[in-house]
Amino acid sequence: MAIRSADREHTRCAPLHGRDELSKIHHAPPAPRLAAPPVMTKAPIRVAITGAAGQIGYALLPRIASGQMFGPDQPVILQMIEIPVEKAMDALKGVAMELEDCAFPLLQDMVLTSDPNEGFKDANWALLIGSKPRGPGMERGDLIKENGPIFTGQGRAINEHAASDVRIAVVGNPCNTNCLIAMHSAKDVPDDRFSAMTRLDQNRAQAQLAMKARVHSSSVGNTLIWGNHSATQVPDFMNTTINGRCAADVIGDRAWLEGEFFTTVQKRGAAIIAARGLSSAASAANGLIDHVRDLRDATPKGEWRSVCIKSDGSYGVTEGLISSFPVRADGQGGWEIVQGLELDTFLKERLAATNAELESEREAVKDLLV
Ligand code: NAX
Repeated sequence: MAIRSADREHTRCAPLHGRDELSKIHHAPPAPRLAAPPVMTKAPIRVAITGAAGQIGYALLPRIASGQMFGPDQPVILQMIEIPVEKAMDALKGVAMELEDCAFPLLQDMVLTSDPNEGFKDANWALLIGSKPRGPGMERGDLIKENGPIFTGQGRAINEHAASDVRIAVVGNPCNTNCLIAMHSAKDVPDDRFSAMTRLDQNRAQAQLAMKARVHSSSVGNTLIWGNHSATQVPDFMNTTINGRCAADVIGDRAWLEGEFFTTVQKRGAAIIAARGLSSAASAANGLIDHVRDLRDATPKGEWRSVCIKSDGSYGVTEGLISSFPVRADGQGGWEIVQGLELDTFLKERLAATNAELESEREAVKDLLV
């Protein structure tokens, strides 16, 4: 099923008839001086989004179309992928209608499809958000097995149809292992193009530290998440700074750091569900905007961002797993793991635990990692 948005009609001014209308125009007060619209000389980039009619998709798409992800002068074509179910495709049509109604200057075209081959065609970025939600009584292991095949198919479709410069960001949970599956299924796409999102967790940790220290969140620097995007994730407090000083020293409350801080960040998703009745969507979309910008733009000197990428064995993380690390981007499409950060015994133990969880997830899907 595929729907392409109709070519936009160029709206013409209605013809003027007679002197009356002309005189009205001539006597109208001078128009306020407006800033000239940006000149769009760049070729549009194609952004494929799975799960586009879902909660996160709804919060994300207008932000991409308005330039918040790729910049105010970068036209985009949105290739929105949903499941081949009437209700989902109808919802997607509704989302597309709303995007049309925003008349975004940067939005060049939309593709609505349930065919991943079409959806990923020539995509420069693939944002893999759609996945099956965890049902009642479902164990995490069941969820991993349910979702695995989705990412095998999407990885293959990306391999076959995406642009040669494609970059992939996985959000759909369990995002680290789904990313691992997609990476293994896309044999011709370099592994370093694949990433999964812990930027929302980073933002959550940053906010918690700022509130505890009674400073603005912008005073908290180099917030860092290690490991899996799950309840075993490790929010760092040794390498994060508050007004340039070690966060642990500024907070001065080790029990809070190892206890409440950890559990609040690790279980924030569940707390949002308990409060809102729905999982994080606006903050997840915001995290993904940050994630893509983190990887596209050069990271300022001395800083890093939390990104799940393939482990090269750094910090004792098992080679080949997709795990969250401190990452620096060069602004040319390349990125690297920051080396030499110190972790104390507590953080090392937590990192080992989250690594063990990632290993067990990999074990659960080993048949898909061909
Ligand atoms: P929704 O259930 O609102 O939307 C998911 C959408 O994906 C649905 O419209 C569904 O039809 C579609 N979908 C399912 N399988 C698909 C497939 N094979 N191809 C294309 N579309 C498909 O979920 P939403 O709240 O948007 O969350 C999406 C995913 O993000 C979930 O897996 C969720 O757990 C995960 N999250 C990840 C976060 C992270 O930080 N990495 C945080 C937020 C969120 O919890």
